[in-house]
Amino acid sequence: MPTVLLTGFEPFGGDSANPSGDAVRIVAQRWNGPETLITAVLPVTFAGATKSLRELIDEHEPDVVIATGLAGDRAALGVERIAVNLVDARIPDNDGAQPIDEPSVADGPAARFSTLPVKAIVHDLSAAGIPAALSHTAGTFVCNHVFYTALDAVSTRAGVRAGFVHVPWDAEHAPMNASYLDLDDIAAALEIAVRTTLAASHDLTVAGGTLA
Ligand code: PCA
Repeated sequence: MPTVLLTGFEPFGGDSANPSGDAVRIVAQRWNGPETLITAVLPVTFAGATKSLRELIDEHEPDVVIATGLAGDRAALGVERIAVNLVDARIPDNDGAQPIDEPSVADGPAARFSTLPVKAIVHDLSAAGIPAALSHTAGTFVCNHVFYTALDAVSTRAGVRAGFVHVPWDAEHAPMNASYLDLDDIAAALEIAVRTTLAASHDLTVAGGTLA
């Protein structure tokens, strides 16, 4: 039976909550198998998040790794396609570290692509009535760093798929004027991302590009 590693993040940047970590905890409670689901809430630190992620992958040898984080400026789930090998922190992380213009992984390729069925996930989320879109940038902060690191870590493990999903704010914690979804719907969306990945060996061939 496959093993799935699903991660979210702790709050950062002075926020009191992070819906990615909260939703991952809900998915863990609801999960009824038969696959094994390992969940973790990662610190929002460049050093700690990737250390923890690599340790989790080494320990559990998952077949699928889905990392998630908050993108507070988005109204929809963002299924990320591309991790860039670039760290450029706009704000300090939770350790106070603010690396600028450094690679995520020294000597790694400039970018790595998600190996999740990203279009199938967007399709299935939309079919469930959850706003979702492909995204072509995961930014240059801790989320992109974890996304790139996940792909780097599984690149030597045959058949292991990995990717990243950004979530919007949840209704309870959204700042004024921010878009949001109910936390339950965010959790349902993450479970769909896991289920779709487990069910789909290939992605859909449908247009998903953007002009900008
Ligand atoms: N979002 C941040 C880091 C942690 C999180 O939940 C990001 O998008 O980089």
